Amino acid sequence: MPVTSQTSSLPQNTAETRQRIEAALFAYTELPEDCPRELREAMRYSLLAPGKRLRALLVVWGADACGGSIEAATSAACAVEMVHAYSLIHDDLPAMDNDDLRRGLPACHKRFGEAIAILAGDGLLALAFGTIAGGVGPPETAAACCRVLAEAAGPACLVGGQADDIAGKPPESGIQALESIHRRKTGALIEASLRLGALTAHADDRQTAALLRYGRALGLAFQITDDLLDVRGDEVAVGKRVGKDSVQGKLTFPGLLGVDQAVRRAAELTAEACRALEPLGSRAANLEGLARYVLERNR
Ligand code: GRG
Repeated sequence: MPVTSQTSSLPQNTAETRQRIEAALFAYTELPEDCPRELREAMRYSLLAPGKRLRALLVVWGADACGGSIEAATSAACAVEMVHAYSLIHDDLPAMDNDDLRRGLPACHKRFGEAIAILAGDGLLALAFGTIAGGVGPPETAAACCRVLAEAAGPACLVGGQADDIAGKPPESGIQALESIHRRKTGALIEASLRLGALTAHADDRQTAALLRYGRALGLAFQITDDLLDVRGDEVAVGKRVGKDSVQGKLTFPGLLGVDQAVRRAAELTAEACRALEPLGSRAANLEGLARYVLERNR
């Protein structure tokens, strides 16, 4: 399945699948009475804000590509979105990236204040694991899913990548180090999404390996295109995206490779991601469409 000149429009069933995910996310945030109203509002505000739901789509379409059901994968898909939303809330805080806007809306701490934003992130992280424990079956699969998500969110991946990133590491050591930060900060959750899809579908080793190869290439392509969108935001200096990283002098893929080579690298990685899906046959068509979308997206 090579990357061709086809348009990058998302698979036809994307809207329907996203709606299913949105409805489930809404239901999971019907929290018990003991949850303070403002905290619940802050959690919902960030979780239900208009995100692309890329990670959730990877879970459900990853499961589907291995012969599993989208229904059985939906709890795990919601859990990944909860972890993602938590990481974005915390990343936007003044002590981290200090962003005022997220998903086109005031960042959680701008709307609710820093203390509630921190707690909303904490609440979403905990809710993610409860969602898997209560929604994924059988229990051994739920435990395996919790472990995968904990590793991806933990100190060797998301949190560690963020720590290295805010420490400003490692301008001296170039592309490998930049890739290492993003494998942990962005790639780990993308890979975990595919692993969760495989687990909920009870995929075999060959199917799981194909999904992981796809996920590794896609994760890096996603980060490069994210950096490229920031560069374009800088160039046009309009719209919601502003090239904050380059403004702050942070290391980025276009900064290191130059824009043209970064564009080529993202295309190569997308092609690699699509090739990795070959063993899964036509059931992986949604994942292939998603890879094209990641390459050609504009937000
Ligand atoms: C604070 C523990 C902690 C981690 C933060 C994920 C992360 C680490 C920071 C986010 C900063 C950032 C913009 C990273 C670039 C890639 C990325 C994760 C972009 C946002 O993901 P999208 O584009 O967002 O999938 P939506 O809103 O569509 O879900």
